[in-house]
Amino acid sequence: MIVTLQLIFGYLFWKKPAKNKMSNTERTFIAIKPDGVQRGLVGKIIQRFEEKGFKLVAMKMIQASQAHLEEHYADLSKKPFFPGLVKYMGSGPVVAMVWEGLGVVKTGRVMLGETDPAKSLPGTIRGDYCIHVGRNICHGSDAVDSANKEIKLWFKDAELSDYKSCESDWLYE
Ligand code: DAT
Ligand code: MG
Repeated sequence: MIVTLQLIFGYLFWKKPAKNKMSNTERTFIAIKPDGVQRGLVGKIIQRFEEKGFKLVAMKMIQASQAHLEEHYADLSKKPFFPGLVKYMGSGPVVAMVWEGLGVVKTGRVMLGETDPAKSLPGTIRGDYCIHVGRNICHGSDAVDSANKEIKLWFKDAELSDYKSCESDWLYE
């Protein structure tokens, strides 16, 4: 009897766990690739994320090792372009960043455009500033899970700044 009551109450008051709940503190990993740095596009790319309202949480310039890049692109290790991709990404410094905000992973990808710049609409970063898929100037995490993994790979916890942006009350309801 008690078990039956427990089951009925449990069913009535059970709240579905909030899956994919959006959070203002979602984070993504964005990197300006060596071609973006060489072509003087660092300021323009940062400006787009700043003007959108996202919060800069971490940033550094770093020339990544082959091992580091192989780990970063591990999912693509079987692709024919993988060796060239790792070589290009390690050919010069990149500007590695963490940006924070509501839906920043998905919106960040929209702001970047398609992987192939030829398929990227004008108004997107890749649509406006590059031509070839093998030189597409910026990286952005493709999901919240991969973002968290990439942030851990590129940054130590102490490198992530914890502060309240003075804009936040005007960006969010
Ligand atoms: P994205 O960077 O849009 O997440 P991805 O993860 O599939 O795209 O690939 C990682 C990078 O590899 C991409 O930014 C550019 C390079 N790449 C992808 N497809 C390629 C191809 N067909 N030829 C050359 N480089 C490619
Ligand atoms: Mg990717």
